[in-house]
Amino acid sequence: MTVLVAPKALANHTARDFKMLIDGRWEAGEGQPIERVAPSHGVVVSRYPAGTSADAERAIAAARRAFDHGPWPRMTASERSGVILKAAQLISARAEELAYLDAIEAGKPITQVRGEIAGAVDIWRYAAALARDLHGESYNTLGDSTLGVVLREAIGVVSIITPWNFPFLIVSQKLPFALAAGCTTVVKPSELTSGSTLLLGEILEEAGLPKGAVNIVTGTGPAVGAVMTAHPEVDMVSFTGSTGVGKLTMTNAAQTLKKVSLELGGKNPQIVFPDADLDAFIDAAVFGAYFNAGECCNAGSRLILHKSIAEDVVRRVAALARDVKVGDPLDPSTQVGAIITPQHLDKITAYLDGAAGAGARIAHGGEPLDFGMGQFMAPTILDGVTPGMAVAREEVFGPVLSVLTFETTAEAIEIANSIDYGLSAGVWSRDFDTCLTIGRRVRAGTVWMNTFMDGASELPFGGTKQSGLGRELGRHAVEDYTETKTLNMHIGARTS
Ligand code: TXE
Repeated sequence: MTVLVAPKALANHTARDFKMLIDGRWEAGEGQPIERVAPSHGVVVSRYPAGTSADAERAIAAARRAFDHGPWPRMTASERSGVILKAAQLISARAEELAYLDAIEAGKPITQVRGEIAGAVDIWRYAAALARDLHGESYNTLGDSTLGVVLREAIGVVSIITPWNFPFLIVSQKLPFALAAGCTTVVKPSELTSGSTLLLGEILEEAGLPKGAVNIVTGTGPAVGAVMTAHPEVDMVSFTGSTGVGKLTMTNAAQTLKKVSLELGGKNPQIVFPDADLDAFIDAAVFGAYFNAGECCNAGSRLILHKSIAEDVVRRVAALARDVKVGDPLDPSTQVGAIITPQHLDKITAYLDGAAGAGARIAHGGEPLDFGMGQFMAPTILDGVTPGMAVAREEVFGPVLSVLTFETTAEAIEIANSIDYGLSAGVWSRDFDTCLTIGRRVRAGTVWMNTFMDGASELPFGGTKQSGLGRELGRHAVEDYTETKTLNMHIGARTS
């Protein structure tokens, strides 16, 4: 049983036609546009230009000119900060329009997206503040005749490639920091969810960003993204998406030794000890697994439960999962929306078939939900999962929670660390020592203790192992988009 919120037909809906932004011009592109079918309603809601490799090259050339000769890198930090802050205000003013686009194009619950847009506003504000605090170092301690100055210079042209699961939030984790550093950029949103990023282009123009400093090219990965990761005039690539394309990005970037920042997949464990506050944990388990329909790199998709509490916890998680409201992303009460594409739904159900074949038991859900439009999946719990199963090791990227068990702390850590990913983890215990032991020994970029998936603009985010390279957010985020330069100066008369 699941609480169903049937999607209401989109009354008087007309698909929105978008243009892409290259060198300050809005272009419709050549050829047939990419049509986005709403995953919740099954109708075309947006059309984006199908950018080509030539479009990507023109955008890179524009960003290069804007970096080498344009005003953006030459402005004072105060001026750049002002533009970024103005953008934050305009994002806030257009929050509802942005939220609608992400909800309808990605199938995400509108209430959730409103929270994401508010979070993005905070990030833009934070980046505006950091812009004014970017500075290097000086050394007057190298002897009387030497002064050393270490500069932090903008790295140059940055390619930003984003996925479909958090369209506006993820571009906001990258772009304001690149701009704060004085970089110029080419942005490629996912071909499934480009609307809110294109709207951001309008916002940035209105905020006073000079032409060419941000170019937005829509289109597919092979057509547009491949050029953006390989082109010699690009200095850095910031990518969020699948681990496979992340590896390809690094290979392409290696040809001209570009810096790369990669935010990739996750298969995040939540380790639960018998002394934990189980009421709080059950809430967090359901939220962590089903937030964004599990289409979330941070999803808490692996529960690693102490054997003594496993049966009780599974029963209680299943009971709460029954109350989760699944369906129309535009209904404010909906908690779990649609699955991004029909092909992705097939991938999720194939994982469930594989798990059942390997001996796992469906404790709740397990089936797609049929509303007569779009594609949806019931929140699912798989019990009896063992560490070797695909569903325990690979990113399902759907509302599927796998339950494993442990007896000793060492065993819990071993299971948690036994896979290729290392993005985030959670530990639940009232014992400080247990939490810190897990916190220190689990390989992950973030470890939550007695909470899950909380974030803040101040806290760095990113993965270890095959979950990625580099960190986003936090006070070093602007520095990531800089290069260090040393000025070594001789002072005074030379003594031979
Ligand atoms: O991602 P892709 P997909 C994981 C998740 C999901 C799987 C596949 O497990 O099921 O990846 O999703 C662009 N050169 N994550 O296929 O293809 C693409 O156009 C350059 C986790 O949608 O990696 C899009 O803009 N770019 C993840 C972006 O890469 C290329 C979020 C991501 O798409 C490219 C999304 C190429 N050759 C999926 N090919 C997370 N970390 O949250 C594609 N792209």
